[in-house]
Amino acid sequence: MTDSAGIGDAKQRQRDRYRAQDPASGPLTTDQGVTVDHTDDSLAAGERGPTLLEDFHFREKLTRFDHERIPERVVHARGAGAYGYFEPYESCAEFTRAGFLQDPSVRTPVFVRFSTVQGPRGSADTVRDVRGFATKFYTSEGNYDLVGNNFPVFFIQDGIKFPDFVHAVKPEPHNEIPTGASAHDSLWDFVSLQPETLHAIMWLMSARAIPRSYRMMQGFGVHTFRFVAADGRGTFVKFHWKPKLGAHSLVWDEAQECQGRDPDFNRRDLWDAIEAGEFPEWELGVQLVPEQDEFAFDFDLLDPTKVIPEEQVPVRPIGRMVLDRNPENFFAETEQVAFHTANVVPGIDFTNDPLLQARNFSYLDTQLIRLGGPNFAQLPVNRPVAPVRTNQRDGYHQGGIHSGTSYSPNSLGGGCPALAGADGSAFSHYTERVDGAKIRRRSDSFQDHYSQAALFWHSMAPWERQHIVAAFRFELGKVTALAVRQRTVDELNHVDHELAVQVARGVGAQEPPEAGAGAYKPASPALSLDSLPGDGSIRTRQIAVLVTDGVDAAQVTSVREALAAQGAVVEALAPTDGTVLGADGEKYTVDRALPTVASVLYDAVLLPGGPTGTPALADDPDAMRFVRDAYRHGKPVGALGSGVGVLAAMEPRGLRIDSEHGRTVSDHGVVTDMTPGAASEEFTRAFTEALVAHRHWDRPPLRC
Ligand code: HDD
Repeated sequence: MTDSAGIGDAKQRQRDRYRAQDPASGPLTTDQGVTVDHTDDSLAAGERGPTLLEDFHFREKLTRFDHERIPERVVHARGAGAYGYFEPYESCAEFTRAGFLQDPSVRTPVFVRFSTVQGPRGSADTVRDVRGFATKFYTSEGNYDLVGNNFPVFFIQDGIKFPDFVHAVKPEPHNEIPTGASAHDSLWDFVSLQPETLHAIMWLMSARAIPRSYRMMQGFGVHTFRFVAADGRGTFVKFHWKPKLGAHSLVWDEAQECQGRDPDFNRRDLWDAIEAGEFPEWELGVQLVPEQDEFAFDFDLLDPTKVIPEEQVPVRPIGRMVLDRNPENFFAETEQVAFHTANVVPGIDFTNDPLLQARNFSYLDTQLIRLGGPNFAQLPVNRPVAPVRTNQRDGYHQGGIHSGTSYSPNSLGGGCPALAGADGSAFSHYTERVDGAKIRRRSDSFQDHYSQAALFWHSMAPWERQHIVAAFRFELGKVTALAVRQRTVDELNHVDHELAVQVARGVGAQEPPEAGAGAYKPASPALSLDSLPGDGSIRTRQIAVLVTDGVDAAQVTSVREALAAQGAVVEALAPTDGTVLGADGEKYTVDRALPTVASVLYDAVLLPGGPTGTPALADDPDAMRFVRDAYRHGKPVGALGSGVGVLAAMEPRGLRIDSEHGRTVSDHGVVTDMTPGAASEEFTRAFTEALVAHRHWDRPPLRC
């Protein structure tokens, strides 16, 4: 195995060469290397006089500051990234000659950037939106970029519609409202007039659009790409990333509160996990379709608004990716990384998907403006680890000193760089026969916009359907043009009548009298989040233990140790920071004060007991809100000893909770045990099971 000291670190070694001067290595200097001994006062004519133009340090400092910003990405402006590696499980030579997919002992360095789409760089993380999932593989044959999303389908079929779609979803032009949100007139106007958006819109209204964590979401290449084997044989391929921790989401109320409590919720989660050595991991899978089966489906493989149901073509796992290093400088790395769908390596090629074809133009084009010229591939994060020898020259920000000729063929430069030989190492485009008349018309095979939107709907678990209906009601409820609400409801009626009726009721639109065109009922269970529970562990789950003076510290310690041993992150929260006095008279350290956090920042809450302890929390509004929110959001709630009384006081109607010592009761993810003292194994096991399940829907409501 080539470990992180081997090729896996080729990128790290390269980064080391581009590291800026260590600030500890000497005194402050100007950009020209002249040392500076005073940077707090500008050079002036007299103590109270005007600043002098000759103060080159002042002018340089201000000028450089004035020029610090570059244009943010026109979409996907907000993001977070990390380095890591990819390793294949076995050789994929049967389908592709791509070097990085041949040898399980070779690790390929990667950089991954996750993002939201609509909001600007400073927008909140937990908005309802698609998440970008872009991976740059620094392979020995050059950079390969898999620029995907956490949805397997896109909103439009042809890239020429991209500016229209983006203009519609972005904030409205007159007042730049709303930020990081799709709940506004222009998006839904576009959707209601453009039925090809419907399938992706179903995903957008689903829990997939508010992931709990970047570490807990799937990724998809979306398009059908092409693998090319050494003998030139092509195989259609769709790429899937499956998270080891399973796919989990927030609920909408929680996501909205998170936007205020911690706008960096997903970004911080990724950063903290990597810093803690809990390296996020995904499995790369492929759906493979032989060339001869191109027309074997009831949709067009080239249509990016369609999935190939996994039940029809199973996902074959081919490798895993681990992210194990945070960037050192956000701007230099995460902001300047430049992905491009056309960055492919031998063995991976395009198809004629018209969305992909457009992307192959757009990404390079956008880098030229965003990164200020053509030399952005020289930036450390973008530099391939494969050798680069081109005849490209000059341009803004040229960082290389090239020697010799820059044209081909040449004799004066000894014919260098020579063209790759006939050893088959060079990229060669897949030989596909193409002929046809020039036309501007969508293929008939792209015209079915409802079947797969219906497939998605029929594949959802009951709780997912409830969330989808609620999301449509929220979004359309914010639309001021009633005709747009109605048109959208009428479109949804082609997906599913019941869905349309439920949405109509919520937004004051007319209920469609009868079902529309879509009569497509099959389901694909793999589309439900319930199909991705994860590895059964509770690693990195954030658990809040609410403590106060008089708490049974032995109880807290026992349960804390048991959960932490399984990789959970347990924090003790109290009305004030510092320490609380345990029932045994010992001081117990508090991790955070309750007013500085909120239930939405945790995955579960635990109420320990104590002779005079936890019941006192019943008088603390922050603590009570904490428990109520966790309960309402379906999170595991544990209560021990007298902590059970605090929970019982909220009167969860019809929920079974323990009312006598000596046994653990678990119901809808609420785990209670009245026994004082150290938590029993039975309690810990039941609470762990509740955590593994992540969320618990259909809970009876709290009376107060
Ligand atoms: Fe795109 C950025 C993913 C369609 C044009 N796109 C961008 C990023 C991701 C995607 C993840 C952020 C990359 C990063 O982190 O820097 N885009 C997709 C997916 C699509 C898609 C999965 C459909 C399958 N995109 C798409 C189309 C076009 C673009 C059809 C234009 C024709 N996308 C861009 C862009 C961006 C971009 C304007 C903005 C910033 C950038 O490229 O570097 O060129």
